[in-house]
Parts: sequence; C-alpha cells; structure tokens
Amino acid sequence: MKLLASLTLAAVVSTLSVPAMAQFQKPEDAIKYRKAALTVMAAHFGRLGAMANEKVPFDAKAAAENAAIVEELSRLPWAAFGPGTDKGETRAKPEIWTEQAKFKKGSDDLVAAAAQLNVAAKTGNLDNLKKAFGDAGKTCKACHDAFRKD
Ligand code: ASC
Repeated sequence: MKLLASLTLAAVVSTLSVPAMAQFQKPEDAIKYRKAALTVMAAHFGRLGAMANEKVPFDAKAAAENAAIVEELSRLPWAAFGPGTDKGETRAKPEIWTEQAKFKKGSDDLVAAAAQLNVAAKTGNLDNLKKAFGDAGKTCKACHDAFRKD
C-alpha cells in the first residue's frame, strides 16, 4: 500500500511539473488537434464567407452563431505548435519554430480579428460582416503565406 501511495504521488508530482506547453501525449496528437481546430474553424468561417460574398442569403442569427464559434476556435490551435511538432503529417513550415515572435503575432492578429468578426456579426448588419470577414481572412492568409507549405 505504501508503495502504491508513493507511486501515485510520484505520478501526480510528475504530471504537475510538466511544462504548460506539454498538453499532448505525443507530437502526432498535437498535430491532429491543431488541424482539427483549424478545419472546424475554416468550416464556420466559410459559412460566414458564403454570406459575406452573397452566395447564400444573409441570416443574422446564423452569422452570430458561426462567428462565436470562430472566435472560440481561433484561440485553440496555437498551443499545439510546441517543440517537436514540426515533423509528421503537417504542412507547417520550420519558420514557425525559427520565427516564433512573428508566428505569435500572426496568431494574435487572427484571434483579434475573430473577436472583431464576432462583434460585427452580432450587429446583424451585412456590411459590417463583409468588412470584418475580409479583415479576418487577411490574417488567415498572412500566416498561410508565411508558415504553411502548399
Ligand atoms: C477560409 C479558409 C482559410 C481562409 C483563407 C483566407 O475560408 O479556409 O484558410 O479563408 O483562405 O485567405
């Protein structure tokens, strides 16, 4: 019983002492997670784009719902670009890890633009949505151009 207790304690202590970045068991898990977050974000961003580009009728309620999801998801991928997650099933360029300040700024820009998009969508005004959608799309593209392989 004593042995079990000390093993348990050791396990707990070692869990507590891992750095905050190490939220994934394996690099592949981090890669899958960030791709999933980006994929789901793109799906909801695309629904807003269809409205912003007048491919589907503007629906204020749907716009607000989609923008809220985009804002929430915009925060998620970045913790999954930790050390060691540069190799594997990924189009991430090495510059993500060699130009970390620039990558951080790119992700911060998206998070800020997604928050603005959510504010704009909640106004129920299509012109506001169009503007905020365009601004947010630029932040997606800036990072893809700099940090994603084709
Ligand atoms: C999208 C999507 C992206 C961005 C980007 C904007 O709808 O999936 O990755 O917009 O294409 O330039």
